[in-house]
Amino acid sequence: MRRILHADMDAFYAAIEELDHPDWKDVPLVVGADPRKGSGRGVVSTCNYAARRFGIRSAMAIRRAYELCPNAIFVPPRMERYMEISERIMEIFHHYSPLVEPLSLDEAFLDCSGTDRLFGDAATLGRSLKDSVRSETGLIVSIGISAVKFIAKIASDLEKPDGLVVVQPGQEAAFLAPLPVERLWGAGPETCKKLREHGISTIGELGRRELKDLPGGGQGKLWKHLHNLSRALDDREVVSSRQRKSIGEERTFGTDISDSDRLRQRIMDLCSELAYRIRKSSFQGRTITVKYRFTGFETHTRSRTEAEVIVTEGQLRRLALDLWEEIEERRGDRSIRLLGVQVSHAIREDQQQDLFGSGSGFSSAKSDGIISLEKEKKIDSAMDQINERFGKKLKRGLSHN
Ligand code: TTP
Ligand code: MG
Repeated sequence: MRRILHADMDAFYAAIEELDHPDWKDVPLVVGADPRKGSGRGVVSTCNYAARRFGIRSAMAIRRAYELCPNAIFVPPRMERYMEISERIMEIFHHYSPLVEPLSLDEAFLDCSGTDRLFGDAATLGRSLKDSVRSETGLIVSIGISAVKFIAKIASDLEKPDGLVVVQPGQEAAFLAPLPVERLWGAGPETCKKLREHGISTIGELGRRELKDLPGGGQGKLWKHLHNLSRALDDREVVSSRQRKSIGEERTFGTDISDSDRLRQRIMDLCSELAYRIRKSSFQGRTITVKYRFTGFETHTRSRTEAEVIVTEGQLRRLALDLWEEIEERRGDRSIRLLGVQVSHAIREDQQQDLFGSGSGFSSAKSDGIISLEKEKKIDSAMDQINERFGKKLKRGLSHN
């Protein structure tokens, strides 16, 4: 019997700021751009739970956050500090399992199968890990445990903050049934909208339908996948981050481009080339990253991780263009010197907003066009890639807007 644990830190960046500034505890605290400085066009990275009571959320425009709570404390991100804590947390996770799959700085799956004698039942294991994280870092982690990977992920989020939710073997379908379809890992807003238009609002309702009664007659991999998930069918395993690699294409333009249509076309071209290479290499990754460099050298990336591997040209285009639209919203009329599209294993950088540094990371692209992000260090390659780029960015001064 598998025992998979998903751990996700509560209000991660904000919790670290509170830890380092005890006066800020329990006061609404927003990590992100300063709403009173610069263009004011930045976004919220995260906020503490006191700020969430005002309706502030990650990825919200910083201006909006300021409107909702002008008295909140607004602090810029200190990535170096967050990475340092992330490393410590990942080390603690490794005390509980050799098989740790980080999804981002503050989140990982642990395969804790066969550790019952060592750590006790699931609830005891969960409490023990929570206690270790708290005593060693002063921070709080929420945990979900299940025999089914994606259910562990749903469970860790369910009783945040300070959550611990164990789904006992055999109880998976009952656990899922009352939850809204939005909870399904891999079901985006568009998909959920379609489900709701079909009268399906809970995971249980989805599971009770026949596949053919889903939107579009249930055709296509996505519906099959979500339908399986709704019935708690998911045999994905925890994949150690050490096995990670990435594949990507990037182009520097002879003349910088500012026209939206032309930039979109460039993204599609990159996707075609990348899809070809992915087919050739049978590469399987679930995270897509779009990289862009403004005239000058200011470089950013934006990513998203899917529940399914990203392999087809259609998937690549759809996802890359989605990310691109988000980037466009903040680009203004600035012109672009370089674009890149990359697929990698499960690094959930989708939640990192423009944190990456000038000329770092992707600029280490190999001559064959493969964007090499892996650089094994202490904990795992994925975290190190992020560290590398964040670190370099920080040395150049982080402007989070
Ligand atoms: P999350 O785990 O999604 O959020 P959180 O830890 O702040 O809050 P909680 O888990 O309790 O809901 O993301 C982890 C960190 O990633 C977060 O602290 C800041 C960063 N992040 C961004 O920079 N931008 C984003 O849009 C999101 C969602 C997160
Ligand atoms: Mg978190």
